[in-house]
Amino acid sequence: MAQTCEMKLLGAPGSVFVTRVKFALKLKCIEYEYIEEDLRNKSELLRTSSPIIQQVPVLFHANEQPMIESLAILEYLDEIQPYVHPLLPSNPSDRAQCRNLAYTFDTQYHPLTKEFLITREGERREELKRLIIERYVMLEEAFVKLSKGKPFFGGDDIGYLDIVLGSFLGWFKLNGTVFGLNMIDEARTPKLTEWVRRMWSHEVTKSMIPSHEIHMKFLNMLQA
Ligand SMILES: N[C@@H](CCC(=O)N[C@@H](CS)C(=O)NCC(=O)O)C(=O)O
Repeated sequence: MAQTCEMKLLGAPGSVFVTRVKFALKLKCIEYEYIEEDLRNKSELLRTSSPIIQQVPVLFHANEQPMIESLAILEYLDEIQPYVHPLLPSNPSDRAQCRNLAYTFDTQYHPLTKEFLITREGERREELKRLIIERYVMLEEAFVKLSKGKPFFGGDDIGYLDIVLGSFLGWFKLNGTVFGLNMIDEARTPKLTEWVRRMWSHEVTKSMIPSHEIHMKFLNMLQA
């Protein structure tokens, strides 16, 4: 059942971290107001609610302190709305594995891809391409272990890790079509390839992933 919450999300178009939060809010049927931030001209609201890092997403919930960091926000949403589409597994060890992979992805995968997108130095790009492809092969192994033969990281339906990684679906596509970087590929990562297909065909994903144009605009901003 849909629940009306006093919730506001400060975000920017094309941000994977904002997409994660939108994804979770949608799955959990939580209503919210979306406030768009201009990252090239940061608002007073962003500067005061996230004074140190000044990044989106920021989640405001009633009289609570503003919340930052997409992974922490996902956990918060899971805790305040535990019975609607639970995201993290109930088993503590499985939960720890999920948190570990999410953290590893954000710190060991995402920075490489981001560097690949902005660096113009040919040799470094080739090296990054090789490293990224290697890491996605490891991600394939992680998927096999964590999904335990089920269609999603989260089991039979989209869970926490599906959101964390699925927020990059648009970028996976763009990296392949624009830069020839196919980190997920039928031959090297067959299970992840199937996962990507399943994710795209999920009704919520279609409305969540920003368009190619929005990603391109974001990329231009990043490169500038
Ligand atoms: N670790 C943060 C990363 C957030 C992040 O990098 N946000 C970017 C947009 S994708 C941002 O606000 N960048 C503006 C800046 O760094 O000045 C999270 O998971 O929420």
